[in-house]
Amino acid sequence: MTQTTHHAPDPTARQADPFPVKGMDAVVFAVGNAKQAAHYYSTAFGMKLVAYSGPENGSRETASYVLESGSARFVLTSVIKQSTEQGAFLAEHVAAHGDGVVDLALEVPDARAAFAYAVEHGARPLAEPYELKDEHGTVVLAAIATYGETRHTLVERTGYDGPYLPGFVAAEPIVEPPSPTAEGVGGAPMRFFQAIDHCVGNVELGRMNEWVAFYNKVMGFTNMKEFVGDDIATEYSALMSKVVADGTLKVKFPINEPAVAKKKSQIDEYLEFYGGAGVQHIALNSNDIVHTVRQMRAAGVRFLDTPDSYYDTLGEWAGETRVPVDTLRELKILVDRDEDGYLLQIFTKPVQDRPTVFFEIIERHGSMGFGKGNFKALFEAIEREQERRGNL
Ligand code: TYF
Ligand code: FE
Repeated sequence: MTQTTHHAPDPTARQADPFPVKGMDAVVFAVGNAKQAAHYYSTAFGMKLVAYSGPENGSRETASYVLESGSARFVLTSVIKQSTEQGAFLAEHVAAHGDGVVDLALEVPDARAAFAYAVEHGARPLAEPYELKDEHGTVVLAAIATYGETRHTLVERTGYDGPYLPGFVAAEPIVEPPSPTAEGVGGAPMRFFQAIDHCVGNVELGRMNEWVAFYNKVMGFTNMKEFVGDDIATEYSALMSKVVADGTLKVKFPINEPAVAKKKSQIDEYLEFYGGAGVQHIALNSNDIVHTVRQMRAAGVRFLDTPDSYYDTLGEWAGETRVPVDTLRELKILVDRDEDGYLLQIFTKPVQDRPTVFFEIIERHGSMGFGKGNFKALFEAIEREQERRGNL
């Protein structure tokens, strides 16, 4: 990924970063059936099961499966038999929101310092710093609240060499990715994605700026230049959006709110079915989006459709890309270009029965944007889906 000057923060500001982050630690999902969800993310998303915690190793209340793909880590948790407040919270989360994201965990160099800074700057504390220890070392954790019932756990894992956290055991893969067509280094199956690019939150009408200010104050995150304002909102998107990021751009959080437009906002649909604010989509970096989308489609993942007319005019503005237009058309991959380069992206349909959480696959070539040029095509595709669901 190329970092370019006009998005890059002032290097002097970076030295004084009041809230340094190393990157995303994990996206933690609370789900109804973590065993089956782990199978889905293994087979359909090509992730590798690396760690497990459940009754077999002393966790009688919850079962958690940890899956990885490159530096991206998902944790899938289900309640088995509720006995503590934590179990009650997770059970209620699933009852209220369906399968969804409970935690966008951040890896930090110093969890105590990060927690103290965040709380001093207005964050609501959810867990005071605490230590987990086992033979692999010590991990320090703390947690603060963000939008809806979502939290940010702050994870300091320097020196710890276990499979995820103390309390977890290394797990044999449930299943390797289905017959990969390309091989990675050393003949290992090539993963479908290598990192988490950004994590998007949907918040209530009129609250986007409040949450942007929250990340500015609490984490010292700064605004990226890409935003969707009134103009685009009323024209076709029915949402407003701003992006905050840490000083190194490793963690990027776009925040959406519904906008009053001609049609019912997709953000309103989300808020209604999720039961409030929450994580809308997770974008995953692929270094070969064609391979990724072919594999995921073959495994049964469904993506938003893009009309042929999009590809008929693509050559006029997109210029040369790594992937021929015919392949983009076949797989319904979108292209966006800005002054820094281009990106290729595609969006899955919601991955549960509720029209809530979905994923994006993104292959960046210089561009640090989010696909603004595709908003029209994308939002029209989302509206076609909303209409099929009877929610437009
Ligand atoms: O993260 C983003 O901003 C882009 C664009 O419902 C986007 O992926 C924004 C809203 C949305 C889908 C995609
Ligand atoms: Fe996105």
